Amino acid sequence: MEALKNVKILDFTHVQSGPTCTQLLAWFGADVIKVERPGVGDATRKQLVDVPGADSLYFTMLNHNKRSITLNTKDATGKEILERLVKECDVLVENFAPGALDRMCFGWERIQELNPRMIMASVKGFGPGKYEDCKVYENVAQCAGGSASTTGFLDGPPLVTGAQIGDSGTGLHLALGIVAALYQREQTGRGQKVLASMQDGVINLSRVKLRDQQRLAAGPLTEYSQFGEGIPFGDATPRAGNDSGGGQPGRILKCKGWETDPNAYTYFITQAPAWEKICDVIGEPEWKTKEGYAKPPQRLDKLNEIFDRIEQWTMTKTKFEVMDICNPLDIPVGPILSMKEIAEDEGLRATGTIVEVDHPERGPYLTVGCPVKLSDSPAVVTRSPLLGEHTAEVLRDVLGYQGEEFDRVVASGAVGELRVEAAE
Ligand code: CAO
Repeated sequence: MEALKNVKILDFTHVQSGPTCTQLLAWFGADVIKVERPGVGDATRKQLVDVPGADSLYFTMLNHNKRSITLNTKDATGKEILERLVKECDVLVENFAPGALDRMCFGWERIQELNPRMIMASVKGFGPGKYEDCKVYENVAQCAGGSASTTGFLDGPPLVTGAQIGDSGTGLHLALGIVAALYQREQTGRGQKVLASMQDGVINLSRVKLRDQQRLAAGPLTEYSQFGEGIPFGDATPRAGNDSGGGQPGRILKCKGWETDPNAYTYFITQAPAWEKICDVIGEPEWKTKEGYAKPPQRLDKLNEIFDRIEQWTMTKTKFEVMDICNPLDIPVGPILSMKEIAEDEGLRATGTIVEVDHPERGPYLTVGCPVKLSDSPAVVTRSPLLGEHTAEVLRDVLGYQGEEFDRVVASGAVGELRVEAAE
């Protein structure tokens, strides 16, 4: 049985942050009913289009396992249908700009009146305070959440990261809040509001950098490369390049083929317990006992020399050979994998992390499957819905519109054009 079987989600999400949340809930077995504007739909359907006429990968990869209905929630009949949906569903998830639900006349008070068991979950850019009315996108959140100020090299500008920690990261936080609220509802019978702000989500993921901010008061951060290089610290956590955040010196080093392959690199950590093995592997056995090299604190001002020497060795091996040699010796290393390599990785296909999905408009494409594996509730990835694909089905089967009543709501125009196959 699926973990969230019988949980109905009224999905008012769009773009990335909200859809990642409801996609996870769908993978855990919830019935996710995505509400979209008739004729328009989620803006991402038509963003970054690679196959003309078909839903984009941006949309398809964020909306698996959902049903789509089209509904104009500003129309009177649309509001009547929405009311029924609120009464019927367990969770409403939305990431509209602040105030949009109130303007639709479906604010929290109204939702509670209609369905006291309803959990109303929102992604917003910022939590309550001076920025609460702002619209926010991924990189704004990465910057306002402190991440960008600590990413990049010391002598360069702040950098955003390719991992979508603002959007997908916040969606993940929201999903956890929803599941907790569903669990609490089991005891109280009541719903509640769940809020995940993108700024809060990024700050949570940047926790170790706030740790370092406070450690600065006690002196320089000795594990940062700049300490060994004699560069003074300022009053805020600096950018740390590719230093490892855990206190063990680490760098990204070139491997065989780096001249032509932009991803022929390895991450290499000179973890203290592995030091002697590292010395043997790179051909510097005397460093095991040599004054200035034997103990971790003595090495801090020599990290550039040490990593240069390790790199001379890694450049003689491919990133996978480095992994094969170092792993059995408990020397922590990791290949820099390109997205091409990830797409082609048979192991990731076998675990369902990379999945091939078929789509009627665009044919087969690759996606990332459910990253959390439940042994009793394995996720089976099914394609994203076409716009309004399930409008008729949801009106009839979930909301009970039949016969003349069904014809009336369709004739009102509130649900847009029914797909031909569904209208019959
Ligand atoms: N029927 C009728 N109207 C609908 C509708 C429907 N089914 N679905 C949406 N609308 C309306 C909304 O009610 C809103 O109308 P008003 O402005 O008149 O109230 C309008 O469409 C626009 O919705 P929106 O404000 O959410 O969209 P936007 O393009 O203006 O802003 C975004 C997009 C993402 C900046 C904003 O939604 C936001 O800040 N969300 C919260 C933070 C977030 O999730 N950001 C990450 C997005 S991923 O990078």
